[in-house]
Amino acid sequence: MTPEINARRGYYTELATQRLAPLWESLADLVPDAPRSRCRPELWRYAQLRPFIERAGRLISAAEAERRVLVLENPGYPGGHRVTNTLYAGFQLLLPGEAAAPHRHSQSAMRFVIEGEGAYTAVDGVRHYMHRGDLILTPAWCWHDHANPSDAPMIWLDALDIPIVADLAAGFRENDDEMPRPVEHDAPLRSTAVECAYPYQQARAALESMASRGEIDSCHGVIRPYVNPVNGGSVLPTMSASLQYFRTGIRTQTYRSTASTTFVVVEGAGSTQVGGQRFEWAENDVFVVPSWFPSWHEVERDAVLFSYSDRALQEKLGLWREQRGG
Ligand code: 1HN
Repeated sequence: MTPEINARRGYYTELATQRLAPLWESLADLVPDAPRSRCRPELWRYAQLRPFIERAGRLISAAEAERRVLVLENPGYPGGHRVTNTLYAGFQLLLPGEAAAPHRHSQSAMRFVIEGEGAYTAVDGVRHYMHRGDLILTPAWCWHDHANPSDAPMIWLDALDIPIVADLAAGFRENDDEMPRPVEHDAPLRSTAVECAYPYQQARAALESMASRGEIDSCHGVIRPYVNPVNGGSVLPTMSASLQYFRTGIRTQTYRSTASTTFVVVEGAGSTQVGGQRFEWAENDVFVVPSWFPSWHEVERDAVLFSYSDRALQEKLGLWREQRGG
């Protein structure tokens, strides 16, 4: 070791005692040439995961758990409850006759329905009955509770902006112990219902009519973002969501964007190449494409993918970028 290097080492050690750090040792990491995060590409196979959801149903009640959820943990953030660098995903189970008590919080949520029919989530007292493939929003600070009056287990994917709100240290929560529970109505009675629920049948039909008109994107197949009907913007301030359809045999062009994206397979089968990995997926599987990782899809059987990301937030901050092809 040269005397200069040695002198620097001692200096760095002393700096640390003053709670100071030399920028020049970490500038390239702090301000990289292109996006970098700990978020890893990952795939969760539903067939493999389903028995663990079922076991949770035997081990703990919805009342005891408050929310009986298995959280998808990106391997880049062990113990971090992050499916990507910025967002959260978890499979929630509500058994017949169970209910999850009302609460509200600063985090925004979306529910994407996986299994079952006839349970509901109530948003500010308005019930939204769930069917496979439906998307239901719980905007920040709206009261929400779930109940399953049906005779089958109900499973949905919760998508929340928990890591963003945690990193901003801006989160609050209230339970409704002191609050009168909001009066409950069926969804059609309130106009807000329109903004909170996106039935699968409608979203699917819209994709089909786009497909019949030949509106096919070389990177995304037939794709339709879910939008807020009031302003045409993203469904929630922090999160964007889309539904896309691919015909059998399609191989998409390579694509990347700064929005780390979580995909849920609604129909069909195929594979996605992410960086150097290839994920083979089937119905209800979940996979992650991290920020700036090139990816492309190859579709084996007519496929529908739901996806959500932090694109909405990045666009507000002027940070969102994409690259097609390459
Ligand atoms: C939450 O409110 C729900 O309401 C599910 O179903 C998962 C994870 C963290 C924080 C709040 C729900 C959640 C959550």
